[in-house]
Amino acid sequence: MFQIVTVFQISLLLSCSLVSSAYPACDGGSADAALESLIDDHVDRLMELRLPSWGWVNTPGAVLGIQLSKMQSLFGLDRTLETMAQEMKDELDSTNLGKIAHYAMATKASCQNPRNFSGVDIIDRIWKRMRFQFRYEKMSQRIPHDRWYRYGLAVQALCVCGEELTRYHIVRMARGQNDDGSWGDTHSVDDTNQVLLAIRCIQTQKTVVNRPYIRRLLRNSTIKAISFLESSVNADGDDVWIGNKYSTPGALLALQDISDFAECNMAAGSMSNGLAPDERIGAISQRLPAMRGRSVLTLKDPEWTCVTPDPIPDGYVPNYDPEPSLECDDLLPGAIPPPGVTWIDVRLSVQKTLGANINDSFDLTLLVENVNEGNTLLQAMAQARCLGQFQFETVITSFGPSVRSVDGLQADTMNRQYWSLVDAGTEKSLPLGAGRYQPSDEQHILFKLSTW
Ligand code: B12
Repeated sequence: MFQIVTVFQISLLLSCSLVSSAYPACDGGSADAALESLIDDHVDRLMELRLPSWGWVNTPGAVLGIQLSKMQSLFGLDRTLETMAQEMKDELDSTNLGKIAHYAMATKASCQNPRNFSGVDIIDRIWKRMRFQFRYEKMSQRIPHDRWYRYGLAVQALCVCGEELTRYHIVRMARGQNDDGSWGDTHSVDDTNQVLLAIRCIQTQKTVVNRPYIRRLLRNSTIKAISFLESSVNADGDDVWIGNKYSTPGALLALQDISDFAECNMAAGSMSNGLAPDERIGAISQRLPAMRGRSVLTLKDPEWTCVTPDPIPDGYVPNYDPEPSLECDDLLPGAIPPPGVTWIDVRLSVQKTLGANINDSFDLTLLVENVNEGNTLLQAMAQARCLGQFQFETVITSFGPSVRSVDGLQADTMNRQYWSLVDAGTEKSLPLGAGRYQPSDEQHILFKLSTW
């Protein structure tokens, strides 16, 4: 039923749509004036979100996004590359495979040598991590240690930097694919995008792809992945997404030039429909290359060259503070709501037992009363903290503050634990993080300790 409604809605949107523009991600053409100006807005926003160090919360992610979409706008590149080199050295041993892949691709995109970036051989580091991706916890595994999204990024990084992936990597990717064509235990569009792009890059490698068996394997995997992504197209109000708003950029790039799917321009149009004021660097950096219609596969082009960035604008000083201000003075309600403000009540519950069912008992439940309507979940949590009813900690990431500890219990990230944010009424996972999600009146939100 859901699918019938969705297909019907999309056909309606297609037939009602007055805009029939073509987008670079769909037709390989160039951006029109409106899209060009939106790309500029995205880059400008990234420049506002730059830290005093001249880096970003995820420096290589942002560098890669700008280099692929509007290279000349990356003013202050030298200072950013210095910061990026230092950050990389500081976190090389502790960060995940995907971030190291970001370093390699950002370096390559900036016409630096990933084999010797400030004395570090990033490619060698990726190869070393690749060795135990399918062998950990003392046994052979089907899902890579760093999971498919990051594994896909790593294969892309190696491939665009001219490294030869072997039969072993190809077979592992093909065997890891779910029957519906997706990758990942949640059949994720995001994971599928990254693995599909990785496969597409490998398909340009001569040596291994010359073998008919491998060619067939890759072709079959690609066909199944395309069909999964196409079946993930859905209508959301006036928008069309492949998965959701945040997986659509990756999907458009993964499908670029290999699939002639009808909703491409609709999805690209929805993606290019402005910039939400509270969007973080993660989303912005991922959207930029998709608006330009240029994936990381472009980096493989021997013609890839860099231009001198624009001069630093007069008076520009990067000064973004990523920590949201959560002062009790701003959050605690007075006796009556201020003019124009409506109060809502939000219930927060906590489940600390891994694998617990949503209907099982909660370790904590409380009602946060008189929350300003439109405030974020994080503000509601902070309001409860100001009243001494709730404790939590967050860490800053490229998608904003991520909830790391709740009611005194820290998620053990080394063992892939995280605090999942769930709507206890619908049992659905919240689509946005605590720093952006705005709860509604009487909504019941559950912090559920989970693994991924
Ligand atoms: C892997 C992943 C996770 C892992 C992260 C593991 C880790 N800490 O290392 C887990 C499973 C824990 C996770 C959790 C969540 N995720 Co998530 N995640 C991803 C995914 C698929 C890849 C991220 C990645 O590895 N990038 C590569 C590295 C190199 O880049 P990075 O910038 O360093 O990535 C960091 C951030 O992405 C961060 N992160 C991941 N997810 C989220 C979500 C939020 C809200 C925040 C603040 C940070 C964050 O973890 C990464 C490592 O530190 C992205 C997809 C995408 N398109 O980006 C979704 C994605 C970022 N996640 C999303 C969401 C919604 C969530 C949850 C809120 C879901 C939920 N309701 O519980 C929770 C966060 C809850 C919390 N405690 O705050 C959305 C964010 C949408 C948005 N604009 O806010 C995305 C874009 C998926 C999507 N298409 O909707 N996620």
